[in-house]
Amino acid sequence: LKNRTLQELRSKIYEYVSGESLSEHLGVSRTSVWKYVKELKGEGYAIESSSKKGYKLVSVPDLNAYEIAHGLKTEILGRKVFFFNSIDSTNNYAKTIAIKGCDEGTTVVAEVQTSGRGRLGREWSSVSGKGIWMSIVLKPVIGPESIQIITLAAAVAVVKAIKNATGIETGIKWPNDIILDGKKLCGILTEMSAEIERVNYIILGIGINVNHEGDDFSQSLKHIATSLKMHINNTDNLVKEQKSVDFRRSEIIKCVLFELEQMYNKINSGMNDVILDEWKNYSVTLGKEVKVIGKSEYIGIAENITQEGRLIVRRIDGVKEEVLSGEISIRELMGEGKKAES
Ligand code: BTX
Repeated sequence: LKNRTLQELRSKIYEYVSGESLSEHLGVSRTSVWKYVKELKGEGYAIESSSKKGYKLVSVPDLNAYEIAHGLKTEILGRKVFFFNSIDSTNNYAKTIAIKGCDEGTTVVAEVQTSGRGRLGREWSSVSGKGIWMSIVLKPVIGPESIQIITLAAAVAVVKAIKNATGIETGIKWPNDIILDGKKLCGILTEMSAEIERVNYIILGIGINVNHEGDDFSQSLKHIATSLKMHINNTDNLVKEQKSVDFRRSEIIKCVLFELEQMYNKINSGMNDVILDEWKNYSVTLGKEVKVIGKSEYIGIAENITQEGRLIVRRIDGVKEEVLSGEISIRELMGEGKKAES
């Protein structure tokens, strides 16, 4: 009923809706309506009340489960959302519910992660109220060897979503970083449970820096990380007196879920070629001189990616190598000699 109260107010945003009509529509007393309005105010909805005119919704919070659901255009992804003010890691929670057999597409979102994770046990900084920290449970009909294609598809989806939601153009650094102004804007962590021939479930974790200002990053991240807001604030085109406003994270999430669902449908229909072509389109890695960081380190040109998403690097001595996963630094992008953790 609280959600229905919100629905009624949202359908007439900036207009007064009388307490009487609300109580009629919802079939509850006016005192109950008042109680729901009070709860909604506590959740960040700005609602003005007048004893004569009723209630007027004037602004909505930028992130909660209702705002993600409102106007979501997907069929599977994000149809069920678990929203937390604080959690250790959305990937951990998604894993717990995946084991219990949650629906495909179930999505976990948090305001802050206290132990946000990157790959290989690295930390993912997930400060409160600034970013998108989300995990989606997927159950694709693919074998475990195809998991890399999910990461590549997710990167394409995020790039498209950011462009559609904000107009900002980003690029993909192989395999899983979204880059803006030469810095890391988003990271993707794909974890799976699989048997030899079959994937049971995949947890797709996506972290996007949205409304961070420089000081929201630690000293060590400042030179390698950026946010959508920092990009806008740095853009020369921004009229000087114009104060940049925060992006609405729920809108970006809806776009990510929508674009991801398009890619997911392609994966399930075996359209890997299309995904790889799209990935190449947004790649900032291909054609560049890269340094492969790992057991054996070498420099070469990133020439292409394989069907499975491995990076093909032609070394200076002409030998071609396939890089399965791990680190590369792009010399031109990240600056000569500067090690860029991917
Ligand atoms: P990664 O291993 O490629 O990147 C981790 C590295 O990125 C860190 O070692 C650090 O150098 C840098 N880094 C840490 N935090 C940030 C940040 N906020 N912005 C830019 N760079 C950063 C990338 O791993 C995968 C990250 C996935 C995060 C999502 S958030 C939702 C889900 N839950 C969870 O615990 N992880 C995923």
